Amino acid sequence: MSQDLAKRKAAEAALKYVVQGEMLGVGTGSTVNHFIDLLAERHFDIQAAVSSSEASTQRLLKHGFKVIELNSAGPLSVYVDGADESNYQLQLIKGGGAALTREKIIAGASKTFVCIADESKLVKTLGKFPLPVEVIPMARSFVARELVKLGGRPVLRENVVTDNGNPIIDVHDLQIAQPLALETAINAIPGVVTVGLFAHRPADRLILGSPDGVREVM
Ligand code: ABF
Repeated sequence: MSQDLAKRKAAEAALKYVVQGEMLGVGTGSTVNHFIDLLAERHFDIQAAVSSSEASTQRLLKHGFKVIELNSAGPLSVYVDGADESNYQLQLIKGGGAALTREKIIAGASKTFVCIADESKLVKTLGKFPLPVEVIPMARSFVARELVKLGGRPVLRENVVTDNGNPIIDVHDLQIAQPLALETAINAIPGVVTVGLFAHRPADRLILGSPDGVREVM
């Protein structure tokens, strides 16, 4: 219960970044679900949402928000999304919710990426959470072999196909001391669609919730 309360507190603190009357980028996951619900409860007037997953789209529509494609929205001021891990440089591991590709695209298209999470997501070194990598189906085994060469232990995520129709490989046993270099190396493997390492485009704000309150890491 306390982790869920912490997530809700982080989501609530992110509301101050919402620009009323503007389009808003909305991520995926249980913390973002709290954010979506609070947008509705507090009657925020956003012009439309650009959603990073079918799951978030359905939740937004259920609350009566307009959801549009990024192609129709153009550059966004604010994107609010969760994460699986963050280091102190606000470099993130994302993709536990299988939405990493659209999340990374919308984060890249947004001026300010506000990451919301419970306190447990903050770590000194990324990698305890297995690193998600979305791949083209025919390249799955080749990419897995390349990930082993980079020091990881790749495991195919069972019974999961992303909104883009691709499988995900989760890479275990990494201690990511150089997130920028690893993101570049994995991006270079033919067949990789997206690696869930947000180092080249880290969060701009990190709001961490705990049962006692929230703190912001910039
Ligand atoms: C999403 O937020 C994913 O990238 C990440 O896996 C998830 C974190 O989930 P939760 O908020 O449920 O902890 O953006």
